[in-house]
Amino acid sequence: MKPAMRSTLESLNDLVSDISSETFCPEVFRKTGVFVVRNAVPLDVVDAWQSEWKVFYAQVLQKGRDVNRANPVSLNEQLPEGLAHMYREPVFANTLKPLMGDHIALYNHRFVIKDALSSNKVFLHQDSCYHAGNVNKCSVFVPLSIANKDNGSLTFHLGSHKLGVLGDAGEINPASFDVQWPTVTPELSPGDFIIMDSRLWHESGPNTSGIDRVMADMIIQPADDPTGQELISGEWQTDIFYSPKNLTRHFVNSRILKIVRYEKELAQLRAEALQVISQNDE
Ligand SMILES: O=C(O)CCC(=O)C(=O)O
Ligand SMILES: [Fe+2]
Repeated sequence: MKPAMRSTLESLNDLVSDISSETFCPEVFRKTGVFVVRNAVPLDVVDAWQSEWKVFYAQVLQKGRDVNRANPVSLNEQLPEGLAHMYREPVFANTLKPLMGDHIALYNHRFVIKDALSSNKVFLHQDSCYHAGNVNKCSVFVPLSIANKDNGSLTFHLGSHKLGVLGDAGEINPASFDVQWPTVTPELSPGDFIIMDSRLWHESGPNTSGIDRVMADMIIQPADDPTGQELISGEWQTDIFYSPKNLTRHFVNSRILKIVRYEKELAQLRAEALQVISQNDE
């Protein structure tokens, strides 16, 4: 192992206990790629979000939600007004300013939940390969429930963001690398939030306790990114924009378009084969 790599790892192991505090530390975050800000969201604000969630869950989701086939934890349903703009709460942009500067925008806001319909583990991955625009984005995870090992809290591989974007999208094999990152699975309470570099490797275990794990995932970025959806602090630093929704429309051909085409061709071949079999049976 090269000497420089050894010292990076040694300092990461020392930082495991520093990634969680009531005060965000950008120096620690730059090295680890993740930070847990404790007791940071005002209690009355969290209470209101939790009440909104309870009503939304009982009135809309309980009846049988439309589980996202590609990623079951990612909620498909339209959020109610009281949860649709959580990223506007000033604590998030104010906390991110030392990292991103004064001009900050939203890339995407969604919920990731582990209830009875999405209790399985989420494989080890990084998010950047699924994003458009610049790669200096961060997820801000805001739990509205407790999150711990028993209900599928997130595990982070500290420092792995330093490898950048790995060039493909999917489940990472950590054993294929010379370097093995320290991992942490922080326990969370409502009022805490996590800041995670979108390049950081993360995963989560199954929900075995049956206590729903409910979390917002707001992806936030500097306001010079042309994929910004809404300004949350300062001024826009770009006058060119494009929407990150439905990205395949910008491609004549692509990996995703090929998969879609191959799946259609496969379905067609299957149907033809079944027809031949049924004709032979006659
Ligand atoms: O909700 C989780 O446990 C992980 C979700 C996630 O990382 C993702 O959808 O990118
Ligand atoms: Fe992710």
